[in-house]
Amino acid sequence: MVTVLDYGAGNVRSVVNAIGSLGREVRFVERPEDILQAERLVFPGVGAFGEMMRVLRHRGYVEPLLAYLRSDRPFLGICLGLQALFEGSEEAPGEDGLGFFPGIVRRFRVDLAVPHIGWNGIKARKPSVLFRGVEGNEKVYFVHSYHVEPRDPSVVLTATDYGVEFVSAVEKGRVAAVQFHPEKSGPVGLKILKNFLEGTGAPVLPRVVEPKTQLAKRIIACLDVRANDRGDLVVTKGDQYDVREKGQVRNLGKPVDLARRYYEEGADEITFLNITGFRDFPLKDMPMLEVLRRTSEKVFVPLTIGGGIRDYTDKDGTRYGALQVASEYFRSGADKVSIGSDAVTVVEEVLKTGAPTGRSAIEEISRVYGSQAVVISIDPRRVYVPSPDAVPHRVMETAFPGPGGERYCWYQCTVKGGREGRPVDAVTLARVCEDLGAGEILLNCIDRDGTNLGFDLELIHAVREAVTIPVIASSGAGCPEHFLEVFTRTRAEAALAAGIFHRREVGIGEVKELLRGKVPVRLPLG
Ligand code: 1PR
Repeated sequence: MVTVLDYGAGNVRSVVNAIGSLGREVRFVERPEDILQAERLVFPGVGAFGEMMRVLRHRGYVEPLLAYLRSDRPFLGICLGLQALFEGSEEAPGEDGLGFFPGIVRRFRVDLAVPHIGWNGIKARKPSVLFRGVEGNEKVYFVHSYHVEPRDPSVVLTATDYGVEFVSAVEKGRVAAVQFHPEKSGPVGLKILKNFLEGTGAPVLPRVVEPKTQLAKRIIACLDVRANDRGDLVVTKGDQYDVREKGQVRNLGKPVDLARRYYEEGADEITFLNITGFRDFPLKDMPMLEVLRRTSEKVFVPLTIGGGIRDYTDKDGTRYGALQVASEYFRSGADKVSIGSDAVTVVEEVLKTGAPTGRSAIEEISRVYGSQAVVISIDPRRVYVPSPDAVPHRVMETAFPGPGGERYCWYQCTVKGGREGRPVDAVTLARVCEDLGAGEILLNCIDRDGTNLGFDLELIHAVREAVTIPVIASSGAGCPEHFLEVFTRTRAEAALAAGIFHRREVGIGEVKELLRGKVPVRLPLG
């Protein structure tokens, strides 16, 4: 029996599912006594440090947790569950941590995108039971803006490089804690988790200890989901967002089955976009929640869900907040939510009034769940103009002139799945959303979507250079070389594709094989 401390934020379902997949039963901490009675305790934290400590204090968990840790019983902290063990965090000055390990938690000060999101390596610093069967050159999944800085070097279990070398796991006796997410790190993550659950055997050092680790460029499979004309939920795919062929919604497979296939093929992340979410209310018949629940039972890489994340008033006048919708998604197995149309509305408002309200979906969700949980999905369309000052938007010179020979263009944001253009450009939208608290940009391009012509490098370059958060390049991938092109000619952190994967024209393994040795990628090790 494994006890999981769920203090109510973020996605604990993945941890529970991962433990379940290893044949163990889980019970949750419901009262402070449950902590003291646990045989094996897992503390998966996501969200913000200050909020977490307030909840732990409010529920009376701090003293029992410290008593459990001091008695040297099996403990595994994950992400914020690692940071909680330290004395405090720059994220919440004045808020005490548990202080089990001397040291504090610092924000990344690096010339790279923050949060540090994605698959990076771990360099073992001492032997551990957790490393049994681990080669040492695998990559595991990280998502965080802060890292621990222990004062006692003997507790350091692993280190990772991201602009600086930071401590990515600690261990003292039977208390271990990791910054990465084993439950989201595919087969190697499950191995580490299994080692913790079994807790037996002699500590070992992995065979390989790399001199320096590298964050991999991520390959993401995207599933556009909607009900077809018969009412079945299907994965569909548009050509420049038109998903109908001969009047029928294209049907490329079942969401859960396809997600499973992509996980096995080595996708670094899976994104579901509920493409009619702008008109359906996601909490009404909840088909996407079920898709997430079932996917997260078998798929142990990060899951993002988008579509319909906004405030909503039903026909009886009951108001639902975007935060509530997002919370349901997180509870069902999502790691991140992606906001499309609502982000455009919010940015238009901010540009008009000059000040954020503090109550937008982006602000509320990132405050509660952390910025890493908020992705902004942008659906821009290229608009040609004759001169740089023809419109009051961010205009750029293009190497691909328009039909009338225009040498300039801007990228107009759209809402409702590309149906309506709005007076805001993609670069400005990305920048304002970053200021509001978004943690990542999913950058589509209607002109390229489904064309197999390659990513729109001009758009991706412009947006990536305008923000400090990671950018996922999307739309237009037609062959493995297009991925190499986007990673070598822009600073995009990830690239997403749909059509070529669904139609089996190109496999995820094939893409990674081409990238191997040229850009860092996660190869299917372990
Ligand atoms: O506006 O918050 O409800 O979110 C709706 C979401 O649904 C947005 O993220 C929007 O991008 C998406 N969406 C809406 N309509 C469509 C459509 O296709 N008719 N799909 C749509 C967007 C674009 C990509 C696609 C890539 C790669 N799909 O995600 O997967 O372009 O395709 P490719 O590799 O085949 O070229 P809200």
